[in-house]
Amino acid sequence: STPASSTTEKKKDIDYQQVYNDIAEMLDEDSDYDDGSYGPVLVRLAWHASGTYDKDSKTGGSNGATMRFAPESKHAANNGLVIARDLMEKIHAKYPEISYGDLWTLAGVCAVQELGGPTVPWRAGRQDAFETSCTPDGRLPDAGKKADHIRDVFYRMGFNDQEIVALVGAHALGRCHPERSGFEGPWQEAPTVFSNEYFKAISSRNWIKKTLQDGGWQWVDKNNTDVMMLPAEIAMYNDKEFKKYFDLYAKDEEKFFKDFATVFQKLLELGVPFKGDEKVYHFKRTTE
Ligand code: CCH
Repeated sequence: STPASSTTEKKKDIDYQQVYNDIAEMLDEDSDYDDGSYGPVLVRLAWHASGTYDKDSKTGGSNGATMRFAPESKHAANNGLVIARDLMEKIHAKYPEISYGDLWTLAGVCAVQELGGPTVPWRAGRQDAFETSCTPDGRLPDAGKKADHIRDVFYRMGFNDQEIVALVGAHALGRCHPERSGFEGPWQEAPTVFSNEYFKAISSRNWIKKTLQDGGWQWVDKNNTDVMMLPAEIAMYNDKEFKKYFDLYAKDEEKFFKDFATVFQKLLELGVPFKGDEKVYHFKRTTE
């Protein structure tokens, strides 16, 4: 017998389109959860797993899926993401060969597409790591801070101003939860549809300050105080360099979709050690 044979054995082929379909089926299985979709919280999981990347030290990113472990799972920025991680355990039980990094990023792509967003090219290749690879706290953006802070955080990942604004357009989806972030409400009235409504809202509405229960504050729409903007977002909108891209995407949804697809793939692939010959998947929507 050759002891080497077991280690050189090819990993079982995973049908990633089937994984996509299984996640898609899960998205609206609980109509009482938030606005009726798990999509937004899955997009946030994919983003927080990836957005820890530091281009200089080449640490963090989606590769190791280190948010499975404390201390990263307990970082305040990741509050509430246990819901998304638990959902993904059900999928992982069916496909034990898939790495968590691949699974979480695929789920983010699935949620964007199923909720009406663009096709986001996706590749497999992430490898699970251990808790020793957990990133230090503070790598994700702080919603209470100003445009300079947002720039610092995203420049550290390797993004430019236009890419940052395109990425933040994901706030078309989902909402803030007081018990997770201290903020409250969706960014506009259709939080389960991927669209450029976020950009339309920020650029056209009358935003007024609202004091929150815990002593913090956020912006709310004067005409519908249920919808909100984070302090950091209005600060970004008031930054000349950022503003031109907010206004561009408010006017041109097609351009937003195209740019978002490119930059979301880039985000999900930060720090992933691809060999270069990976198959690029363009997943079919369940409605196609
Ligand atoms: Fe975000 N985001 N995000 N965000 N985010 C929150 C929720 C979502 C910031 C702050 C917050 C991105 C960038 C930023 C989503 C996707 C992306 C919340 C509320 C805060 C606060 C959390 C809660 O209470 O549940 C800040 C600050 C930035 C950048 O400066 C980027 C980039 C993406 C994806 C590409 C999504 C989706 C949600 C909704 C989650 C849900 O559960 O509904």
